[in-house]
Amino acid sequence: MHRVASQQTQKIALKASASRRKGLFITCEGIEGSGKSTQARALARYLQSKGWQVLETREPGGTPVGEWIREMFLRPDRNWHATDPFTPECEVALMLAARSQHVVNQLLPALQQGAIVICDRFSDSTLAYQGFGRGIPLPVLQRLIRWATRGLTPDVTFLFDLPVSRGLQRRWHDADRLDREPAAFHQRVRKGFLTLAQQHARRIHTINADRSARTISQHLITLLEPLLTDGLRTRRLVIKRL
Ligand code: ATM
Repeated sequence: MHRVASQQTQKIALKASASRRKGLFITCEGIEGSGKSTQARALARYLQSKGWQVLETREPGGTPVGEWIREMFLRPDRNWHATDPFTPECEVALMLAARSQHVVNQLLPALQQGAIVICDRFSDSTLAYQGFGRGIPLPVLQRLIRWATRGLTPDVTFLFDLPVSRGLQRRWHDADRLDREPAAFHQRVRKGFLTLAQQHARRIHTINADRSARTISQHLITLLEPLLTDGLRTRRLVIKRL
């Protein structure tokens, strides 16, 4: 069930492993056209303006090797997409190769320094796209993800949710390879994200993305402010839902 903002205050307890780690790892997830990249950027700027050390990054990408994989993965005009299309397993291998570089060379060092990392997509995208979308069994993916990320999981995930038809309408750039998949694929991906949000209700917060960018930014700031003033000091996160 799609969880929308409500008048509740919810406490999020960090896992023991995360609470021993410095920094805060926030990920933004959602289907194409959900506005998550705009929101990730706005959030990073806001937090920087408040004096926090922030690393804003994305997946696939975030490192030279990762950006090279991204280019290969998404460009629809590469000749081989017609003659030698990616298998679902190849998609997973590419995503995890990029993620391993990202985690080891960028994310873990930044978190070790106590930075707030804001990452536009992470492992939930692999579960949603390659798992729910392409049909690779989730236990297989979960095991591979744990291996490739050295067990790094986000502290907080914002899932920007809206109907697929609205997302595809709002897409502003040229369609990449996955954007060109049929609507049914994107429906499976959306459903996958919502299922993950249900399964990880303490970590994944579903945000109604069918609102103005300004309203959503304001909402995120209101959610995060108590978390930052209190949560980072005590290592217990408190998110107030408005
Ligand atoms: P952005 O458009 O959000 O930058 O994401 C790039 C694409 O990569 C996105 N495609 N669409 N539509 C989702 C896809 N992707 C995966 O399929 N698996 C992954 O693990 C990740 C991180 C991204």
